[in-house]
Amino acid sequence: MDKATRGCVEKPDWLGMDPESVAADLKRHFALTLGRDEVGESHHYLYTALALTVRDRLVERWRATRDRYRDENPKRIAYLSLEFLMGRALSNAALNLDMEPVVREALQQYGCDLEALVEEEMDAGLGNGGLGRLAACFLDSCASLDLPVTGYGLRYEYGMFHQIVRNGYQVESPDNWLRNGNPWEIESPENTCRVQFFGDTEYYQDDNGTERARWVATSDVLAVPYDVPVPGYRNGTVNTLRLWKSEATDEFNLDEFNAGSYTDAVAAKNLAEQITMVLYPNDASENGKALRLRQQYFLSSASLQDVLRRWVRHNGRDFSQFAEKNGFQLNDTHPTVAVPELMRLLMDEYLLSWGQAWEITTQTMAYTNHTLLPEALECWPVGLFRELLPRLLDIIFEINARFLAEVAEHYPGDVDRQRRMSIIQEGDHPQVRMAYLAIVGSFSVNGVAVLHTELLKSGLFRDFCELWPEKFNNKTNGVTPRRWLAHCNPGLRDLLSETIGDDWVADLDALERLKPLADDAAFRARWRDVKRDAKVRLAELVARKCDVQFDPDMMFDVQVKRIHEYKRQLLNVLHVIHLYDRIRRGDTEGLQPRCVLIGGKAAPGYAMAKTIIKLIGNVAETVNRDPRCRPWLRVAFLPDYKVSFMERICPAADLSEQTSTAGKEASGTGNMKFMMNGALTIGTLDGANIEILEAVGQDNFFLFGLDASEVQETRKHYDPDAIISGDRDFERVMQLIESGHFNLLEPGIFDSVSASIRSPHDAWMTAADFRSYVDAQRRVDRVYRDTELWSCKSILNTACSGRFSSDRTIRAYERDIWNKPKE
Ligand code: 26Q
Repeated sequence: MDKATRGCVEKPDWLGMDPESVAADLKRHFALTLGRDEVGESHHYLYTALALTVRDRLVERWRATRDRYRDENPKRIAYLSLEFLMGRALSNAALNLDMEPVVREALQQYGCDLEALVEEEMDAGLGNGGLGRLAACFLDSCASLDLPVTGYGLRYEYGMFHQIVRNGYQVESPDNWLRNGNPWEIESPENTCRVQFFGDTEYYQDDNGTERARWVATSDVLAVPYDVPVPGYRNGTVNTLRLWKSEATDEFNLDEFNAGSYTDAVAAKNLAEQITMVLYPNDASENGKALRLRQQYFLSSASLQDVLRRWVRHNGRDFSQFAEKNGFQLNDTHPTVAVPELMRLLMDEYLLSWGQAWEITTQTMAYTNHTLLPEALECWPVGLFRELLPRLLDIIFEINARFLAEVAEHYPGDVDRQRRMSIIQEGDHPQVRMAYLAIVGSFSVNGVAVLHTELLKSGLFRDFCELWPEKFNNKTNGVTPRRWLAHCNPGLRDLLSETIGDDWVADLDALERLKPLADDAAFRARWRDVKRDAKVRLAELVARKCDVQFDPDMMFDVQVKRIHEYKRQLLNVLHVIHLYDRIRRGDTEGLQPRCVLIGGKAAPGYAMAKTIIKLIGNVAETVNRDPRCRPWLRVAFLPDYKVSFMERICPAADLSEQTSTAGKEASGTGNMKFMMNGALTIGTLDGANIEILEAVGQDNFFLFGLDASEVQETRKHYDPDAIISGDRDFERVMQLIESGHFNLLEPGIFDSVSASIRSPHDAWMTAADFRSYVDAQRRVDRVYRDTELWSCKSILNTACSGRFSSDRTIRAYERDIWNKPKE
């Protein structure tokens, strides 16, 4: 069916998309919905009125989409994720509904431009980094591909903390993002669910004499859904992101207040409302925190209840077709408790047998892994489970017993294998291994880049891959070209559309048509103009936020991502110090003037990451105040890196820093945003870098460092001191750090940094790649000096970025996982 006959484009009785109708609605919302007379100092009310004007048009298409899905009855997918890093909604909705020109015109009556209004919106920062932003890109692609996928997440009262830099150190401040209201959510109290905690399992015989279990004497919490519209790109589809808010039940008010224990009642209310209060700001697991497990179960249970309730409303208690019509995608192990929860709901609430429930569970659950770091694999103490979720622990034990019997049957006598593969890690402090539970309970397990999937299969999940090779598959990540090119880089968007047509927005492979234009000198000149304008805009942000003047005629060398040792921001700093040393020595032969920008948040408890931020700041200060450096080098740390900043940063980058220790970064997605916007990558053979290199070719990528197997090999005899003393440049860099040159009034603060670089046990092996990295940066300078050559490579990077569209990724999920043919 084409779009028009599906009836999802425009209906005659829908709100007008012409400038007059939009202007009239804007005026009405401003004056009547919000009751305002003048725009005044703050643009807040005008922003809200515009958001409501756009939202009305979303809601029409939303209801139409719901009706259509109901009639067509397709297989539905629930994407379960503790994080959705959505960023701002207004300009994205305006782009996807094709309202941008109309909105601009409507705003003229207020003498206010769209760019200023857009800045009024707070980022929805309901995620830490890559995993959360991936979920947001996936929702955009699903809506744009017209797939019935619903995102399920938590409506955190406080999102990712704001990062303030005080005396060079990160200080966290709470992100009260809902303070001024959120026009993009619609509360849906009629769909409230009840989630149980604590209590006991009780066994009984039902009327047929069947043994059954029920979970009794629980303390319940209400899950109230807030729905956020997710518009597809110009196809009339609007999908849903359903975010749960925790609330106390009314029983607390009645029972406990009447019993006279007023303070206990209030305390219990607090406990319930704590669940969705704050996002955990760690991007590697923080083990054992009871509140985090409560969040995970709260999301999993409410979302499954929601799906099952809908099923029963339309199909009654017949679950024979359920697995054909439903799927659950688990975004990492965070919602893995959905596996035993689905078993519980089907058996205890809907009275299915174990066998029926297990069949349904293992035909609907699919698990995506996002990490190779063994320390980031989630484990929960059995004791905590027993207290908080006793009925689920029973079910997990039963799953494990049946699973281990299967292992024993496959590998008779191999008790060590049973111990290795057990979902329960035995010992003094027995733990539930969530990744193993996810693998056992799912029909699909995927990694997020080719290398990552291969390393999972041969490393962490080797035993499981041997048992069930058919479960394992790769789905290389992608990013949405709507937000990460069409919206964030209007200059490039217009140049592209003018030269190759505008179908690339929904079909990114069309960027291939750019390839011949790399040889067109006039096109290269226009390409440079676009990049320069973006650099001016970024320089303005850097001046405002960092008080550092970036010169748009210098190279923009950018590294933005979470601060983590494995990502090796340190390598970047070592290179900056090396450049500083060269400039001071007068060794500027071949040097290209650069502006180095680094940004990212450290987990609040991660001391080394925080020290690295301090080091970046101190080095920046030393460099920026040295007049000899001014023509050659400027350095800034950008505080509070977030989605809306990346929208300014990626269009302006010349060089994208992707420096992780090979084998540690599962995929990376920032690398893809930079490539799409014409940056060249300096990177290791890690994650999706490998696929970027393959797409664009060796000549258009600055490769350095050991590969994953060399990293393993080198570990055995790793001797950083020998590497340093054998490299004059490296020695001088370490000498500058260790002499206190960057911390004259703060003695000793960087000792831990130099010690980690010098440690033979340095897991990230920073020293091993120093020389190779510095040499690659010299190649960068050589190419950058040849302006035409650089432009050519920049164009080719954009031209070859088509396969990193999340549309490609989602089509593959759809084909291989969600619509996997049954054998
Ligand atoms: C777990 C338990 C308790 C508290 C926090 C967590 C937690 C939260 C977030 C653990 C991990 C995360 C986030 C991980 C993440 O962002 N991983 C990144 O995922 C991207 C998308 O696949 C990849 O591109 C990156 O390589 C990967 O690091």
